[in-house]
Amino acid sequence: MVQFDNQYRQIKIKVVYYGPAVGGKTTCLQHIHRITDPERRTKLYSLNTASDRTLFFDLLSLNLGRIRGFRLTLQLYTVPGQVQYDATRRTVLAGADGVVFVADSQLHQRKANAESLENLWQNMAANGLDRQIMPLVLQYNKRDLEDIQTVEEMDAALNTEQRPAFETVAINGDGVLDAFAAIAERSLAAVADKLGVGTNPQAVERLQQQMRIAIQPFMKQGAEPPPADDVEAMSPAQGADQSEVLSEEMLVAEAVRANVAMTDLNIRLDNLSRQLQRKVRVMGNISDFGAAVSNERDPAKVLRLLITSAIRLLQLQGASVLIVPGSGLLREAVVHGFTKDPLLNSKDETGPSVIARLLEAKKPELVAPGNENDEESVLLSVVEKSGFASAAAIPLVTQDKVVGLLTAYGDNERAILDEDDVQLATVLASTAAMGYANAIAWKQMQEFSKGLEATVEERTAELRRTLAESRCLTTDLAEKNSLLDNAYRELEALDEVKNELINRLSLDLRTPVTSLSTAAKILQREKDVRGDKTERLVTVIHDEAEKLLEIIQSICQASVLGCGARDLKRDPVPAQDLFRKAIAPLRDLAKERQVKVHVLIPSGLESISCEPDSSEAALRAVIKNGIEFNRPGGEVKLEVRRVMRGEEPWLHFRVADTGTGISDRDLPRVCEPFYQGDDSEAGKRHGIGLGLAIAKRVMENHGGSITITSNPTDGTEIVMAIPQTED
Ligand SMILES: Nc1nc2c(ncn2[C@@H]2O[C@H](COP(=O)(O)OP(=O)(O)OP(=O)(O)O)[C@@H](O)[C@H]2O)c(=O)[nH]1
Ligand SMILES: [Mg+2]
Repeated sequence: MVQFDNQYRQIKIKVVYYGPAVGGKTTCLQHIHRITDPERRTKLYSLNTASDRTLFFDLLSLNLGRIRGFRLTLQLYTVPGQVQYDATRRTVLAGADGVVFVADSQLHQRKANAESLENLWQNMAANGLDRQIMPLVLQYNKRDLEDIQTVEEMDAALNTEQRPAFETVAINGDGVLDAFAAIAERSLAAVADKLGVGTNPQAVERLQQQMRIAIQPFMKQGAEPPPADDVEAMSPAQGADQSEVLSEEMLVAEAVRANVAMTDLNIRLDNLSRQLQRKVRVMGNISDFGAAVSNERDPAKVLRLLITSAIRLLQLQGASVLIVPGSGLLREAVVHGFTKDPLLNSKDETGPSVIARLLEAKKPELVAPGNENDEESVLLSVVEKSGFASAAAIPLVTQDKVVGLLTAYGDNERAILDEDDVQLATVLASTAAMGYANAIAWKQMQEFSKGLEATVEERTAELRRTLAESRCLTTDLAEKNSLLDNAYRELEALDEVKNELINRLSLDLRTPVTSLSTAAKILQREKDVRGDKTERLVTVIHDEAEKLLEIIQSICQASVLGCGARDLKRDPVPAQDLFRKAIAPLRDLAKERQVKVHVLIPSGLESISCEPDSSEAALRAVIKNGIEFNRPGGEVKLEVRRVMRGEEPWLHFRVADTGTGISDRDLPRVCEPFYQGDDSEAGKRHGIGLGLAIAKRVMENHGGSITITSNPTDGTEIVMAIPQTED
């Protein structure tokens, strides 16, 4: 009878392999055990005699997954076939949910088969089991041997109720699994009845599908034989109290019960240790996953880690992570096992509404065969269309906010998802949700700091520009200030020149004007002046007028001192013209002083780049000095030379005289305006002392210079130099 174990939430279905001694019952269980998925079954427990005959029973327990939150376990027992162990058989048969009768096909076993079947009916009755409704299938075993009965003969002898019968060869497994599948399905249907879902054909079908899924791995052929320690050989219970007055039958029954209980405990222990091992493995994986997720800075990688871990730990066939971006709609971030998640793939309105409900609920949802909430599940219709056997949807929740959804799909081959899987997936999902939110926050922080850096850089560049501009302005201002200073100094100097000029003029003009005035008065008063006196007076008038003219010319030249380099306008001036104009007004003076003027111009010098008027005045002033401070019969030589200063062509105007020279004391000051020196012919002044000052200023305005060397024997040499490139 199906057993509910509420403490361990387990339902056990008991199937008993019954039949005559050495018929092959144990061999059948060994075959099933050998080819079963080790993950889904326990060891095969056998209690044998020395000759390998079953003494008590064999027991193999198979895990069929979960139904209504209970773990469904199928327990396969064999009874000992030997006649003397009838009490054991009766005890083992108690509570059976299904029976496989293993008959020996050999002719000489006919009687033993019939007796064993009869014994079965009796023991069922003794255990209160209804023969009419008990699921039962027959195996006609040892079909590989000679001298066997025909199927018809065996049917006639053993199967009058026309139960399903299978020809089997237990030693190589032929037909064993067919018989097993048949009894498993029938037992399960009976259990479904007892669970109260028997009237719901859909639920029964789902239970049977679950059963088929569970036994599918058993159909695998050619599996390796189990390791030696996987088959537990147990000794019969020891130490029974011989002094108690118990019948042999009671003793055996007690021993069997004790062994059944022990075996049951062993099985439970085995299951628990396996679950524990799995949980330890899973915990290890979860902790690795947590460490990986918390170290990850890329949100997309966190989601990929979630998917790969879920697939590995839950052995999924399909999975995806759907994320909730700002819009509130879900979109796929990572998929595995399909191109589009069945939830999003749904063409009708089911998909979106399912998603909305799942997100709103903020709790996991599971659809799996046998799940008691199947009928109400929002996922049900999606799973039915997708072709997967089970599905789970787990919202990714962090700080009470849903950031996405993990969907997990299992197929019949491997993974039927159960509550344990959902629990595990929930741990993964919440760890990932936290990691995902952290990674996004980190990314946003990085972008923010990048933006900040860019703004700081921009502002710094702006500041630098402003600073550079203000530096330029300061430099500009300083330059302008110094220009202003220079201009001011020049103005002051000019002012001095002007004052000096006025002083000189008031002195210099007084004498000729007084002489002119006196001569004119005499001529006016003394009308009959003698001819020679008239002549003297006219000479006085002429000489003084000449002096006046000279003074006026000096005043005109003095204007050059007020001109700066900025006012200079260079032009190409024909060389011959320049010298001719400079010298022409000096011819009379040279003649008067008996001084010869020579001009030497190098061949090919066509024109000179200079400002013509001021250059002419400068040349004239220097040549005039050479004439005026010369000896009678002396000469003045003007020589022009081209000179290269580096890459730059210059012109040197060299004016050499044979005059009295300039004293060492006067030499440094002769270019100062109005400086006339301490001449040996004291009192004898030549002009107003502006000539060399003007020449120097003109050269400087051209970017050039003036150099004076002198000694009393050789006379004076003045070199004026100007560059010839355009400024
Ligand atoms: N040739 C042949 N031998 C078989 C077959 N099935 C079982 N045997 C052999 O028959 C012998 C008895 O098999 P068991 O499985 O121990 O029989 P049992 O029904 O468990 O016997 P008890 O435990 O004594 O009731 C063993 O030597 C098996 O190898 C079969 O189909 N063909
Ligand atoms: Mg046996």
